[in-house]
Amino acid sequence: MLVKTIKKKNKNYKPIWFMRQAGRHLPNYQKLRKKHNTFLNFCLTTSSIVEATLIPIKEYDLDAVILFSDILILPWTLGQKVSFIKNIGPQLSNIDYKTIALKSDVNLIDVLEPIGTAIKQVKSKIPISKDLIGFAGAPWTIACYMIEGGTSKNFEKIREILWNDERGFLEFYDRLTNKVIDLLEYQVKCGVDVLMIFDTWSHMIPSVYWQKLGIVSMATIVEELRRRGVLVPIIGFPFKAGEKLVQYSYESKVDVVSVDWSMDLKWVLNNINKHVVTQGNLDPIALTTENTQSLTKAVTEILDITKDKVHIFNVGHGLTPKTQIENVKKTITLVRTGTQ
Ligand code: 1CP
Repeated sequence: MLVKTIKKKNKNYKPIWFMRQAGRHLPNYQKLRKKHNTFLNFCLTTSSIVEATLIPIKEYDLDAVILFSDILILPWTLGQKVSFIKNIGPQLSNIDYKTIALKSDVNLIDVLEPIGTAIKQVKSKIPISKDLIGFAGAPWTIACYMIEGGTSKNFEKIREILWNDERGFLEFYDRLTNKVIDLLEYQVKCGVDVLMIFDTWSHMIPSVYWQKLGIVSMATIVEELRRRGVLVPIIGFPFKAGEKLVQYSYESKVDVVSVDWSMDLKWVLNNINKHVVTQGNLDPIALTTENTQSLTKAVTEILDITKDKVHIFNVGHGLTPKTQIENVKKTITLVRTGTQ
């Protein structure tokens, strides 16, 4: 019911799913994770991708599943070494941004075959009432990891390159943007029903570059996908973009704007493009609480604020490992009973 609600602009039904719903808070995920010595191997094994993607709908009454994968698969397809280290996070080998992804001979389709097969299998296993979400990182967020070599407090390396060699950086950025388009197109060709583009580090874009790197690149992705005949709804998530979310809602060309937990949802709805659907923005930490009254209050408030809007219920960033299964179930029941 996710795609149907977006396309029909249905205000009376609130679809629900959770960012990072397949992840670390579920015991079955942990069991499956243990079967693979590396996270990358997990992300490239068809049977495990299918199983992990389906875990949340075995546990919860959700409207959609998100493909089990990671935004850092893309740098890996471009030849960068990527590993995920427990309690540290992703680590990527050094690259020369001037040359990486220059070669158009990286045939994404060959490398991504295990993922494409998984998409087809998931589609054959889920009921038609549920949708499969494919995704990629936005060029800025992927570039942050590729250049920094991992996560970072302020992503100073990439900003240094931007200020020192704007031209070289922008050439790299364009090549990366094209790869994001190819990846998303491939996922749609294999059968995903919706696309989501995560710009987790959008708040690290220096403000004078926001238009170019945060907005124009998104509009390019959406326009080129449309030109290639991709018709599925596209969700954009510029995490912690603050007031810049308004411009994003008008100019990025996405169909749905995902709102993070730091934003005042009322303010967002009053200020953004009225033609754009919203998603979000429960604080994922509210789902770790023992205080179910505070959780009920927060969920009810979102339902109240979005009563007359086309809105997808979700968290304002990914679920964390401390998420309580009972809290997720309670939230789903509240959303279902509040809207049926
Ligand atoms: O060992 C493990 O189990 C690894 C933990 C993990 C998982 C479960 C990583 C490493 N990635 C994922 C899966 C993942 N990543 C999904 C699948 C859907 C699901 O779990 O339901 C998705 C959508 C992502 C997307 C992703 N990866 C983003 C964008 C969304 C967000 O949360 O901001 C980002 C920034 C990443 C990078 C990444 N991959 C993994 C980690 C721990 C991180 C974040 C590191 C950091 O803090 O910078």
